[in-house]
Amino acid sequence: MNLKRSQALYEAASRVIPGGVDSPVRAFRSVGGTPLFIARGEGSRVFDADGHEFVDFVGSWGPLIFGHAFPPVIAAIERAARMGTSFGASTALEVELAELVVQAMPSVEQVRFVNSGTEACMSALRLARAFTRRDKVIKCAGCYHGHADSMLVAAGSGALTLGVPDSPGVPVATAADTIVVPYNHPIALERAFDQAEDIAAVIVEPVAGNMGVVAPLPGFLGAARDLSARHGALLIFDEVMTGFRVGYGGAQARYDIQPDLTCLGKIIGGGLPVGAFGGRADVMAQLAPLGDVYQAGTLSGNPLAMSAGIAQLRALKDSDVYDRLESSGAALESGLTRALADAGVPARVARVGSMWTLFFTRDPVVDLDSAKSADAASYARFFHAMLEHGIYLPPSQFEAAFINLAHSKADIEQTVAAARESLDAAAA
Ligand code: KE4
Repeated sequence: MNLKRSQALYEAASRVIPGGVDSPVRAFRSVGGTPLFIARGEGSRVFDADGHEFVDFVGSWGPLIFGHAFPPVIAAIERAARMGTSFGASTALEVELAELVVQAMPSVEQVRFVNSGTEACMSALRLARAFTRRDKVIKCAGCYHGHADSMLVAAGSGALTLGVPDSPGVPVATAADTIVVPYNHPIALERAFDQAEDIAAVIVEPVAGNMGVVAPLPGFLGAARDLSARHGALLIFDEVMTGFRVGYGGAQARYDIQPDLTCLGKIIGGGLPVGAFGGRADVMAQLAPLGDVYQAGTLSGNPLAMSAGIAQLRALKDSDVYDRLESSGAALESGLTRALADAGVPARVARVGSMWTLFFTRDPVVDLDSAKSADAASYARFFHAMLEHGIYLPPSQFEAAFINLAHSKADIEQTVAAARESLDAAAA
């Protein structure tokens, strides 16, 4: 495939932006080759700088549940922009979006907007520490909650459950307050609580999307709920990816678990920079200016992002969109599964609603260790073969792919047909 323009842009970008990208996954390091520079998106498609057209399953990593340039979102942004882009003061728009979020998720009695999922998770953790007057937090290996220091932590070795920095620049002392347990392992979670008294919170992706898609095993989320309550810790659901994705009420409605705090992002901003955290009113009341927990943001509640989020949530509310996403997801999953069986390729589709991953492993993927057993080299070959067939998948085995409402039946059929052509390349 001729990627001359993307290559030239990548070279130019690399001179002025570290690694040529503003977020590492975009550099295609995990799959190799020249990262695509995208010129525009329309519905289920993206068009790269060299004019190639792709059926897009990255979807900006989740925000674009209606596909690219969804007319109601574009109109809302245009309308808001004509009245000014930001005021550093409150507007009616943030009230409207907050009311939509609070109505959609009963556990969210109050919500505050920020500008990214990282900010949402970072703020929720500070709030939980302040509310419980404790310092330690528990996260799961393989879950990603943004790049705040306390979340860039790997599991400690052996019996030591205290975390170790997962990135240079994260202080050892900070990492020591984060305990890392395997996802989907309630016993490990219970042991962590038994070993450390001062747990402020457990933060978890109720459906993991950042090691590839990994569904919660029956009982796991319930155990996190019960253990947190029993030990006086807060349960934080990081629904940045799952919020309004796996259902209008998010994963907390799908699995009927009430967290104390919820983090949101992506879909509630319609593709503009956004994040939010919310939950119990007694906990949220600790936030300045009501309480003493400081958190702030120049562009928090920005009218453009609020308008885009309102347009998407209004279009999602009270409609059959989640049935449509489920049937597209089921069709894609069964088509790919049949193609894998026919090709005799040891791989499997993991899916929850419209978020999915094709893992190159025969074994069920339930946590980071089993996710890592997938053959990333096979995935990389498959990725490039699919690109040649006009299908743009996430450029990493360990990411979620997203079906959106602009994906047509023909798109799904084209994707399955492309997979049939691409699987031998994967197996090579
Ligand atoms: P942001 O700071 O990127 O807006 O959100 C961080 C975040 C928090 N929680 C969850 C569950 C998330 O999935 C994310 C961000 N997701 C990744 C996709 N794996 C963003 C893509 C990227 O880092 O470029």
